[in-house]
Amino acid sequence: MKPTSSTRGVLTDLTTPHPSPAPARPTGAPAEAAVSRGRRVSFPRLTAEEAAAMIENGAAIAVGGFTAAGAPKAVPRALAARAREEHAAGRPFRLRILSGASTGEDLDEALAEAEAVAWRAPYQSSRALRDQLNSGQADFVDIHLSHLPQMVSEGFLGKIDIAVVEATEVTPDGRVFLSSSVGATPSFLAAAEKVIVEINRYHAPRVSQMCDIAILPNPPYRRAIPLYHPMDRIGWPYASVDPDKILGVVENDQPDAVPAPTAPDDCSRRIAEHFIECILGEQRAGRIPPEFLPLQSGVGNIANAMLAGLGEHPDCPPFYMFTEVLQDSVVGLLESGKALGASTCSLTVSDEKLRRIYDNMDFFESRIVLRPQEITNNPGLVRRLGVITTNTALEADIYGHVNSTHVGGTKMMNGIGGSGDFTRNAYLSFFLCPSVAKGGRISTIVPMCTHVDHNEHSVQFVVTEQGYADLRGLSPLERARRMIDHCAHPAYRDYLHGYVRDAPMGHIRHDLDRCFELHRNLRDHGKMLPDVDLGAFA
Ligand code: 0RQ
Repeated sequence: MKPTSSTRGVLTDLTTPHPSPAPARPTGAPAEAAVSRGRRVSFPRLTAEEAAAMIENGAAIAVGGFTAAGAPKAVPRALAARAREEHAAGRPFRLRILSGASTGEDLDEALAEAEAVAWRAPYQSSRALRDQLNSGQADFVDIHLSHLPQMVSEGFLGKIDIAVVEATEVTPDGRVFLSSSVGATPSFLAAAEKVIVEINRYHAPRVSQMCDIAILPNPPYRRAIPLYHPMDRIGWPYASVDPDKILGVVENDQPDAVPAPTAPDDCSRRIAEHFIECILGEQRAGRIPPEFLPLQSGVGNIANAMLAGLGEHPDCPPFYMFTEVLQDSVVGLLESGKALGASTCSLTVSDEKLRRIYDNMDFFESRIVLRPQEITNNPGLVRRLGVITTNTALEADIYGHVNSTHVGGTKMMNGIGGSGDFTRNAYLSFFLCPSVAKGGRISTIVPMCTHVDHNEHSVQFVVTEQGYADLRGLSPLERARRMIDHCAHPAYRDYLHGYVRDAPMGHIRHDLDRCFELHRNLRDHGKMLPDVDLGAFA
């Protein structure tokens, strides 16, 4: 369905748009002109250091962006430098930090290295920060990304002292035109007591033409979201903020610096082939309609290989994406017409691909919609649109439970991110991963997951380079057999079959003395099966 004035009109009842009418979309005017356009209010120009000096030890800050895309860069770097100076002078300096999702190197990595993170939510993917979360040095709260904006506006996570957001333009009456992502920024701007805006000239001002921003009111005032097609537009091209809250504007021109994906390895390619075989089989069987259904994909090597493979497959019809991150591979799919359009929260693409989008805005503007994460990941919309979801697992157990977050049940990797928002509500839910990790020392198919993010009721398919297991309609014992025969590496199959055979009878067969034997072996012997021949995995 195409957006109509009536669907847009309905949403004005549901959102808290800026009180004055929507302005014409920016036409490419440079950020400086936009900022200095202010006659009634002119925001103080600050250096990053001046901005960082306004943030006190112990403050709760919310940073805009979603992944490295559109995350602030200059102020977090200056904050990291400030933290080092304070620590050198013997003074404490640690912050509570909220974001939309993961961030760029300038943020989590730099602040963690400066030991400036006391508390962090809802997601991260930084090596330095991960170590601190796992050593108890910093606290972390792992949250479904669709839940975050509502939790912020309900006050569940405490007050936000300062929001630091990246934009291409902020108007004197408080319209904030965001850059390469939307994330939770509109909610942070609404909730924070004070705001610092980084105006980033690297981004094309026209990027906000892709934005479709609506904030959902809290219950009991929430209504149905009038979005019936991935490309429907229901909101506004800008976020709103009370201009009196703006402490100042920091100018910057740093790119997002999202790393370019590496070429898919053989294992990722085989996983992608099995996924494509499965999904085209579903379509041939009439369980996916001829016009196909929207796809969500996670990030990383496997997701890229899967999307590239779909794009090249002659039998796969053109499709839409309803996803939270748009990766490099989707740019080519849009250009070739294989992807008809994408609804996303962020342009998590390399600088080269971002330039390609910015240099061809006439083409991309109608093919990409950037939305808040409350809407891209909205469980009701995922269910309504019939989204086919593909995410990556650390381990899956033989009954179909999936661990996406905790290595060995204890060490946080990144967080659940949006994987739960999509999986639980999918039309078809897929988890993809190699059958072994660390050169075969670890089987990713195990008797019992050491931590469960997605349970047997939500997980429909597991795909490894060995094949795919369709778990729909199967009893626990049937699921176990299918997972072992179709997904586990052959070197681990006998062990897994033996585990099921010898476990005491029950609806789900488990031997409570042995269900973590593989994990204990890994801890004690450095591999899950002490006598497994690692040469077989070379
Ligand atoms: O180790 O980094 O030392 O090489 O874990 O594994 O295979 O490279 O996979 O990078 O795609 O990450 C689940 C973490 C997978 C990710 C997870 C080791 C392995 C390697 C990474 P090294 P891979 P990926 C969209 C949706 C949750 C959030 C989500 C994730 C490292 O996909 O964070 O889905 N998902 N969001 O060797 C011990 C095992 C292991 C293991 C792999 N069983 N035990 N180590 N590894 N399996 C994005 C957003 O929400 C924003």
